[in-house]
Amino acid sequence: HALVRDLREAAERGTMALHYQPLYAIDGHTLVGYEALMRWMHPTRGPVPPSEFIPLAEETGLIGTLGAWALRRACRDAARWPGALSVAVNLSPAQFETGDLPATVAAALAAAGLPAQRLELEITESLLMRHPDHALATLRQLAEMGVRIAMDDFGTGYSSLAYLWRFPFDKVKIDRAFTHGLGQDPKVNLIVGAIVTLAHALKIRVNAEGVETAEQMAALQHHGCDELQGFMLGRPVPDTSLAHAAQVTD
Ligand code: G
Ligand code: G
Ligand code: MN
Ligand code: NA
Repeated sequence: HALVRDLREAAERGTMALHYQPLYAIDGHTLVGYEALMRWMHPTRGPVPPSEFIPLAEETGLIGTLGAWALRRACRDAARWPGALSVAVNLSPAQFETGDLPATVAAALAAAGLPAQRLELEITESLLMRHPDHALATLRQLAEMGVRIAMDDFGTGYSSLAYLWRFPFDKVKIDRAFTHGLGQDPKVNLIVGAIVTLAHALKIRVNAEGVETAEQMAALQHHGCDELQGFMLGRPVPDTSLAHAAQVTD
């Protein structure tokens, strides 16, 4: 339909945008990187949320073009940031099914001149559920290149523990449902504490998403998380507004 046609045009012309949400060290002050989040400003409908256009892009196969564009753009933007700030890019399971993902990633890094260690790829448990063997083989190739791998929305999917066993993730991102439950229900604090203990025993770093209050931040510091992300610390912004924030910490 019409939205698919418009999405194809946006994907081919590269008229999407990436916004960047800051990632902070556990002190809440030290900027360590940004997560890239795709934004589509439709010419007549206005902003279309990723929850609408990402599934559409996956169904129509346009995610290959869009995902490759996001990787190129994010690497190019990050190469201009001062210091060694990292950039995290979200991947859809469909990007593992079509094309050569390691080659796409390598090309994006090379074109930008960005060291692989500064790129982090965020995947979800649904990827590992759908194609465990192929996904793990591809992730190992990416890890060998030096790219970091993070498990997004951790704790909301299935069989998280088996995946932690089978693949050396660099980071898990605790889903914001847990962050929001801190201080609401003592069970949530116990679960978050247990996730941190388990992850650290496996040499995996822990990001907590969706930090909105000082109480949540204090609880996450108490539990020994490594990294914080959320509206309290910073909302996603266009790259053009980063220059100042990035220079302050450099
Ligand atoms: O930024 P926002 O909360 O609207 O993002 C909603 C969802 O869209 C998140 O789950 C995020 O992972 C996903 N998303 C945002 N940008 C991208 C992208 O570039 N690629 C993929 N595959 N998903 C994205
Ligand atoms: O699935 P993923 O973690 O990639 O989703 C990122 C999404 O989370 C983005 O759409 C972003 O706008 C949203 N987000 C980031 N910080 C917060 C927050 O503090 N609260 C809420 N409710 N959403 C957030
Ligand atoms: Mn994410
Ligand atoms: Na998430």
